Amino acid sequence: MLKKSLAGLAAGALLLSAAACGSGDDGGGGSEDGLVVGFAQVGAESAWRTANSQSVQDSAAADDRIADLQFVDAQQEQEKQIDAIRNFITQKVDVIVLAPVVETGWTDILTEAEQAGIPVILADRGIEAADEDLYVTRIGSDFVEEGRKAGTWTTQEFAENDTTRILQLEGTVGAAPANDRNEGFFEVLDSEGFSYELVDSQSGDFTAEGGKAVMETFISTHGLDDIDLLYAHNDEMGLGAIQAIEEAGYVPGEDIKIIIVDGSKAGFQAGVEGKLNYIVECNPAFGDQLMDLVVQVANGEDVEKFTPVEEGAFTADQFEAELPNRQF
Ligand code: GYE
Repeated sequence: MLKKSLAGLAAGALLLSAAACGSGDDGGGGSEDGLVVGFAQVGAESAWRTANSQSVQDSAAADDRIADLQFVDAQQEQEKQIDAIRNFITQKVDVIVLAPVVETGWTDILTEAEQAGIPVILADRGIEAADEDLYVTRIGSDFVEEGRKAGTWTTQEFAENDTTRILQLEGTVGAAPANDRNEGFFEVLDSEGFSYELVDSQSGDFTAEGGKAVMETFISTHGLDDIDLLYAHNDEMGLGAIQAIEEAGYVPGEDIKIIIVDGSKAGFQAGVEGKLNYIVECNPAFGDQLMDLVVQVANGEDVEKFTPVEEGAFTADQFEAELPNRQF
């Protein structure tokens, strides 16, 4: 009950009344004190990720139905996630939550979890369709839809252009949000019959350093004079690229239009300063929804295969009003 009293401090009367109702015993696979959950998180590569970890940890701490959340930061390495899952299996946790760094390579370890009778929930990123039977449900964003939003804005913004010349900063190679944000973006450009040239496209691994380094290479290889748009798969890479653009003597947001995905405070701040032009929101705050799913899954209830989180997109005229609302 130590955790409960800490959580009670944070959540106040509401939680205390819930505890008084005896909701600690969920009737599922957990002990009387609640469920033990193992969470193999991607890493700490971005503000989005930090906010996501915080959301999940806060929600677990405040939730009487959860006895313990074992949190592993896998530093963007699949091997570390596989080790963490194997460890969760040995410990016989009630539910495993995995935010898979990449889409492929999960068959063996998820089969081990299945054989041990431990249900797996995917949080945030997805895995390849062939392994769909090896997890119960996924909660997270529709990354293809995020890419479509970026694509739609592009076709409108550059409607008068003959051919729009584009640079793309991709997320981690093989990661669902990198694959899907790419797919949705070009799906719209192609289906609209939009004339463009993808001048270059490389991974910046979802980090600011990665984004900056790749942008420096882009600039030295192609120059920026004939480039219209940079599409960065997350804020950090976009912000790193902005630094590289400024250091090369160009004006980000003007000499080159920029789209980012996530919508952190730092991203919006750069937008308010005119350094970027379109923000596709990606929402990391699904901890409460995830805990509900954990309990439902532990109880063997039927759940949807995919629970999308709500998100929008913002044009330059909306940046200033939206900045104070950003939570991460
Ligand atoms: O956009 C990026 C993070 O998987 C949705 O991962 C997440 C992505 C997010 O590194 O900033």
